[in-house]
Amino acid sequence: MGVATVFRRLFIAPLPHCPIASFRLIALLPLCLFASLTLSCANPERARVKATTQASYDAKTLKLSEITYDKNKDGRIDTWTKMDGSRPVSSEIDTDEDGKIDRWEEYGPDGKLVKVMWERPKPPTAKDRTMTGKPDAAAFMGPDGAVERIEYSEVSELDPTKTQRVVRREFYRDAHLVRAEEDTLGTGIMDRFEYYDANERLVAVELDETADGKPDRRLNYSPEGVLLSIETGPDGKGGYLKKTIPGK
Ligand SMILES: [Ca+2]
Ligand SMILES: [Ca+2]
Repeated sequence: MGVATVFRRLFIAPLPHCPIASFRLIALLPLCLFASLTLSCANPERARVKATTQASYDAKTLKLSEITYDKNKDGRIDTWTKMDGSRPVSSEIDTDEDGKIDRWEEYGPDGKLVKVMWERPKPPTAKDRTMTGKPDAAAFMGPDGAVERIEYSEVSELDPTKTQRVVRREFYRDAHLVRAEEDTLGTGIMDRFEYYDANERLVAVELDETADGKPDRRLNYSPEGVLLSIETGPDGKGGYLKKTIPGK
């Protein structure tokens, strides 16, 4: 169940008809509370949703400003969604429930997911595997909701300002990786450009060896990964003047 559905069910959908509605208010409240507790006991799923869905309201506008959610349904709140009334704006999510937010989501004006950011787990070889609580990867969705682009960020050891920058950018079409660019040297300039076929097999790599952001060499591969040819001497129009075939 999505956040919007939970919201609708809890705050917009009419409450179930209370059979004791004709009682005076003073009698009504404890009886409804009793009925609610009985329902909760009888329906653990309803009780879980109720316990983990907490709403906050803006003190001035009285509009819904935040709602919590138990995304993995284990009975503990793991998602905090900023709301503008009934419209979700952004979410912070603790996917592994270790007390640190590790996924961030942003929604467009129509409430659709437009951006997801997350913190990548540190590789086993990393000196420090502590999670920082800051995102270092971001996926951007196109109008159809599918991922269009993913960006990975790092702090380069060469950078004295220790600024986190995008080091790899992947481009997707119809949810398939079509090309990527990468800053392999940590200079802040993309120096490796990868091209993929319809089955996401790497078929060409262009390398910028003069650190001007423009490729100088192109390696062409078969879908099986065999080097077919090397092109050099960029012609300034995206092509190359010289082609070498290995072994010939
Ligand atoms: Ca949970
Ligand atoms: Ca976490």
